[in-house]
Amino acid sequence: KSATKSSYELLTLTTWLLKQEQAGVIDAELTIVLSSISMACKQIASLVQRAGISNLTGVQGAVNVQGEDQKKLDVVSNEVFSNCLKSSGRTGIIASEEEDVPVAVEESYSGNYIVVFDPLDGSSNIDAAVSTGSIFGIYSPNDECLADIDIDDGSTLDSGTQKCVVSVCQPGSNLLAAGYCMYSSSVIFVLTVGKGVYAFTLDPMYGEFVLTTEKVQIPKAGKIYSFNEGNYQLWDDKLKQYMDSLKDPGPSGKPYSARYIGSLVGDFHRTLLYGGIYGYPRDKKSKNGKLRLLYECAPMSFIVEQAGGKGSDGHHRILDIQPQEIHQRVPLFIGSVEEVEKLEKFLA
Ligand code: P6P
Repeated sequence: KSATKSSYELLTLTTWLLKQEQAGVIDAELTIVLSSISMACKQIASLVQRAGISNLTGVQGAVNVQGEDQKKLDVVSNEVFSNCLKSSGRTGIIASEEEDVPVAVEESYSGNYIVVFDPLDGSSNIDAAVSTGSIFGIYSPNDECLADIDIDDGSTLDSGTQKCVVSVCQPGSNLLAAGYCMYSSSVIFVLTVGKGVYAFTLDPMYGEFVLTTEKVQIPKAGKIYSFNEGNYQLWDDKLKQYMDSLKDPGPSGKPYSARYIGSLVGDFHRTLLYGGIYGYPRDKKSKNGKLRLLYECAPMSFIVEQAGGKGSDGHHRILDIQPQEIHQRVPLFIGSVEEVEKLEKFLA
């Protein structure tokens, strides 16, 4: 549980990572990759907090591979993340929401980790100073599968890029680490390396992430649902029945509460701490939903499972889904086990 401690007892993220390394939970290379990610998040936190001042709000004028207007901060955050990872010297391939294809990192000379990330998710909220976040996942190099891929399969990608795509497209069950940094009323870095979920709060006094919650556990149930109900008329009938059931006051006389800020990291973090369910279903206009498997749904599902929760596409465990392409979208239902299972029963 979190508790106020005097400053000399506070455990910084840097010290926590070194303790995990000493305990053999992670190796020295992964420690350096995670440290470089936390550095990127601190820089993005500063950029986000000063967006209006340093003229970084508004649209960059470019459009990313998702067909979305790239906000200036999307582009800058992507560069910050990429540069921190490249300078770590332990990253072999990066795959970003803001890049069309994965990028092999020349400067890598050991570790060779694969890092997938969304550098600034929810950036459409930036101009209104609503919380946003960075999401990341780390995989081992996937070299063994490279030998037998059919390079000249008529793909438009050169062989090097194709190899990167195959290396990166791993199921979430292969994740070694996953986390996010939420830029909100406080800056909170949430991380799992496969042994529980830890939350760190940025202390602006000296620019360090300080451990504030150990072994985060999501409540088994929670009467908060987080869906964009504007899409209700576009949903399948079974999903509509599920949604209607949440509004039935029932014997308790109390229906569920709706909470939706339109920023995955903010909506997820609240769900992780308070319980409930976040959902971005498929609908008539988005056949596979909106969220991306590789760098949004899989990392969040790894985190929620490590906290005792569940991440599903409505029928299957998110972490079992083998990505077919980098920017693949899947429906996402994530949160308290009882809430996700209740939804899955309606969709069965
Ligand atoms: P909608 C932000 O663009 C995002 O990718 C997630 O952060 C967020 O949960 C979702 O899209 C919001 O989408 O369609 O409800 O505006």
